[in-house]
Amino acid sequence: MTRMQPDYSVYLVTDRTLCVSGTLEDVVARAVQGGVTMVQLREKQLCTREFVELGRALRALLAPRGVPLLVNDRVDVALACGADGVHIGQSDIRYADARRLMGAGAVIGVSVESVEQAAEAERCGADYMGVSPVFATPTKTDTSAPWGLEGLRGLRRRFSLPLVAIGGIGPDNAAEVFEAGADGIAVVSAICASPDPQQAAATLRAVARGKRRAA
Ligand code: TZP
Ligand code: MG
Repeated sequence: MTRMQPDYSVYLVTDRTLCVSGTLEDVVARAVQGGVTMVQLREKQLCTREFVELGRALRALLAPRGVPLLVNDRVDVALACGADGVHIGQSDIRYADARRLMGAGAVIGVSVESVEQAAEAERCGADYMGVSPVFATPTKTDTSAPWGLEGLRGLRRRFSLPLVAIGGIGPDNAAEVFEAGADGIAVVSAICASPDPQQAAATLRAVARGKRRAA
């Protein structure tokens, strides 16, 4: 099976608790209209049943629009809702186990907080690295030290795997993140907490179109 090659450029990571303009489904629908290229369902406080149900609802919204859906942390939820893949961190299921369970066609991203973890993500065959966090962010405070733009540049020099930067990214700094070598920006609050998720997504997509490094 050939794996899809996602467009990582504007990657929405969800947080229902930050949505101010409507339900999460509303926010995701508007963000897709604005141009997000990928969505990750990341809901730490939902019970498993609700997590799967929300995943199914988002899958029904995104699949006809050709926007991939990944699930954070949980392979079982991803399989149950028919998601395109999973995003895993360093204390989640191991990449090899996720791959075995999800199959060859799934997209699997791995968060990396050090150069050693980045090397391991590339070696084991992950589809992309989540560069986490690139900047400090109030949305997630239990992170390791931010990579900063210099750290991101260093990863770009050493690795060819797609780099998705996350943490503290918004319209004011997205361009410099792309210039430092990111293939995509993953954002939570810049879209979820915006009163106008469509406009917020469109602004980030315009930056991505202008700045993304040549493939
Ligand atoms: N992982 C590293 S930082 C982060 C996650 C999930 C949160 C990013 O949120 P925001 O609001 O885009 O800074
Ligand atoms: Mg995780």
